[in-house]
Amino acid sequence: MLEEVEHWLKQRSWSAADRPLDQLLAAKGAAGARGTVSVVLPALDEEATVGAIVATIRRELMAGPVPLVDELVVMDSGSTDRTAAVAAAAGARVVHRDAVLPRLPTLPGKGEVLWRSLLATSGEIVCFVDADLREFSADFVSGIVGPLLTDPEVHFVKAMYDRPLGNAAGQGGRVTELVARPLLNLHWPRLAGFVQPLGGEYAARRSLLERLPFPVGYGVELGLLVDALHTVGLDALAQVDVGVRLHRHQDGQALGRMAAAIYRTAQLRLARGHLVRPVLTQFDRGEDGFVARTHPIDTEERPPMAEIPEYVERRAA
Ligand SMILES: Nc1nc2c(ncn2[C@@H]2O[C@H](COP(=O)(O)OP(=O)(O)O)[C@@H](O)[C@H]2O)c(=O)[nH]1
Ligand SMILES: [Mg+2]
Repeated sequence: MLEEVEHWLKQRSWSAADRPLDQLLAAKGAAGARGTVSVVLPALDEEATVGAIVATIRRELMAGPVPLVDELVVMDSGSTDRTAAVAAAAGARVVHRDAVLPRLPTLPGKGEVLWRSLLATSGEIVCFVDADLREFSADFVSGIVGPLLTDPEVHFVKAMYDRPLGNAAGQGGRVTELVARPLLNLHWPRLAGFVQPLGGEYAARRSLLERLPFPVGYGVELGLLVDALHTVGLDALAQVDVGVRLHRHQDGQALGRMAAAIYRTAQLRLARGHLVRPVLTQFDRGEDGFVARTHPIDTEERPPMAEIPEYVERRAA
């Protein structure tokens, strides 16, 4: 692991218990408008789980003695079940994706509704929480919002947790282990310290989120993480341990589609540095000033000669 990452892990990797709620409330009070918090739950047909998550956040972090959260919005991604009714009954404001920015027809996907949620909320800190979590704890929200309230130099915080698959500990997060972690380690090794880079629970300052592009589908978590690194730097990113996360598991083919979207998101970001057809423009002084000439840059490489059969044959002779 990079030395820089080891240092980051010591400085920017916390546990929810590190910041008690009374400390967070005091920090929020001192921060004024900078400490306003919007929680957003993207939801597509989550009637079974969304109600309990909304109720927990309302009870623990809004209505009671710890009013850490100012606004709780469920972004309805076109649900055909009772998601909207259940969420509203539990105390969320429900915003249908088509109601935000109606001049732009909605595209399908989770990233699309996270993007639109920036227009439907007003907190200076925005906290995303998946709507399919079970046995949800309010620590998920207070844990990741905490560093944004107490540490002005932190701009983006991801939750980390155990992800059991059935009874098997640590087997959840298959797309993380097979696709996202290898991609990050190979291409953005400074992000290798994130335990759950694809997790759906993260909080960030609006001032950062509004400057980032949002992949419309499942690429959104990788895209935001990579772009946040390049926008605010590693020291402005953090992660907080919030315990255990349980959610609905998808079948292998659905995971394959998710993996492809994530790979594609990485590919687009790599292409910013690896132009598909790189050229070099040079200038010569002509009769009417400088004249530009553009040349393709040679990018092809030949494999090592030892891999060429003719060469191997000739050496053997
Ligand atoms: N698949 C999908 N999920 C969406 C969409 N909009 C919101 N979501 C929500 O995004 C969250 C994460 O989706 P999920 O399928 O659980 O992804 P996973 O946790 O990575 O397997 C859930 O709360 C979904 O309800 C959408 O258009 N498609
Ligand atoms: Mg899920």
